[in-house]
Amino acid sequence: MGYIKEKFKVKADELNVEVKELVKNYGTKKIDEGVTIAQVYQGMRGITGLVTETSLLDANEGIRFRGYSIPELREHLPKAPNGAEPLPEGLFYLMLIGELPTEADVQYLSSMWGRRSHVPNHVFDAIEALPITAHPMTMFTVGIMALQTESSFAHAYSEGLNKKDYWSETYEDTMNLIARLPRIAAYIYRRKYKGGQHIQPNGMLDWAGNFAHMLGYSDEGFRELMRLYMVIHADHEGGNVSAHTTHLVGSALSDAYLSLAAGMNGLAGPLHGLANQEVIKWILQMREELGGGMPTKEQIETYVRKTLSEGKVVPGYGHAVLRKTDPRFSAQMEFAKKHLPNDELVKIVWMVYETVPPILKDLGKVKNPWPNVDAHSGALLVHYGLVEYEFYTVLFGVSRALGVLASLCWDRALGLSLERPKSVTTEWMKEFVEGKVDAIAD
Ligand code: CMX
Repeated sequence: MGYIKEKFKVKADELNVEVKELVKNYGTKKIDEGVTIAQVYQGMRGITGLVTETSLLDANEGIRFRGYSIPELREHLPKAPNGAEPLPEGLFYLMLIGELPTEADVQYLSSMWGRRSHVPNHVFDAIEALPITAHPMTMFTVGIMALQTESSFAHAYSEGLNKKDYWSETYEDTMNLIARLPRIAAYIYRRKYKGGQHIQPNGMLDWAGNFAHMLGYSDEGFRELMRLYMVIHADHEGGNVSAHTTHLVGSALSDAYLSLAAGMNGLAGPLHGLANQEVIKWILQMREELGGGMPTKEQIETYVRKTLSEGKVVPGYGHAVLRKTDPRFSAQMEFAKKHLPNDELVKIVWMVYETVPPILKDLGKVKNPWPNVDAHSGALLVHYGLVEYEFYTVLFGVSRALGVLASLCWDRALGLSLERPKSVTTEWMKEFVEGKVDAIAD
């Protein structure tokens, strides 16, 4: 057993004891005053019904990973040699172990993931079986599903696995998956957009640097962007669609491959991760309709109103939980101010940031008129030459795997139960409001 695995086991044993005590002593205590009918019909907003150890979201402040905000992560996590952005290896360690990593911990993960990164040929064959026109996210989930043949958990379970060891096999699957996802993602990119000219991994680079390399980008600025990108997209507590789906499917003891593929299918929705491609598509279309160049604020305003009048959402704006500008947006804005302050598309993103919130506020129904993580990322990627925006959600997915798989390790370590909330029919709701049936909780 490697030392990170041993350390995780110690942490898991400790927390298991604490959780058992908590449930024994306070299990019947009401966590809130109950659940409203509106919450049931409107996506369960605000209902606390999940435990996720890796991160916690505050509506006004944004995400904290094990207590650390994004600016704090950028300050405290180890960096690549001569780099200024945090290494995703460090964030993964923090999410899994709950402590800031040392340089040695990060190097341990980098080299472990490098050693485990071999992807069997049948995975590439499965991707090749799809038409070249298939969406990169479809190729990505097919790739993950094809890789499921390698699941340590599934294999061990079929041989008869003691439930005390679920976490251990999930840890192995997690490490193998994270090691291999950049290779699969880069394969998809090079297959779809670069004539199938694939690039072999460079074992001297860190995980995100190597990913940038395999995509075909050698610019150090792009590598730094990938490090930051992989950190800020990794986790957003447990209730978002990709995290919740991974957790839900995992609760049936589906292995990490099956669970992650399910989560990635959720990420592929336009209200979630696909919004990053929609943002840049929307901006490029606006620019085209206006005949190219820099739009004026008034032109952007007209375009936003047109989007709304066509019954569409403004992509990259709004959030189910956040009520302020997403700190993940701000981190990208800072990166842009430092590395590419004169980029035209970036400047448009900033003008859109000035224009959209007042318009959304005026609608009166949008709870959060501010930008989310997806509002900025495309402009940064385009700057470095990654213009194929249909691929953007795959980048999000590789990063999101870090958070949801660290959480899956915790799910199995804590022996969390099969998820099975109660549902009712609208017929039941009608009888309830007429006083014919009692509230479920009563
Ligand atoms: N543009 C136009 N209308 C918007 C809007 C936006 N950006 N954001 C919210 N609204 C609308 C909703 O569609 C809803 O309208 P109806 O009552 O007519 O259905 C109303 O405002 C209330 O919605 P809300 O409570 O403020 O927001 P939700 O929690 O229901 O939805 C989200 C959140 C993200 C799906 C929504 O803000 C949205 O569609 N944004 C655009 C897509 C996007 O950027 N998604 C990425 C989110 C981050 C991520 O997961 O990656």
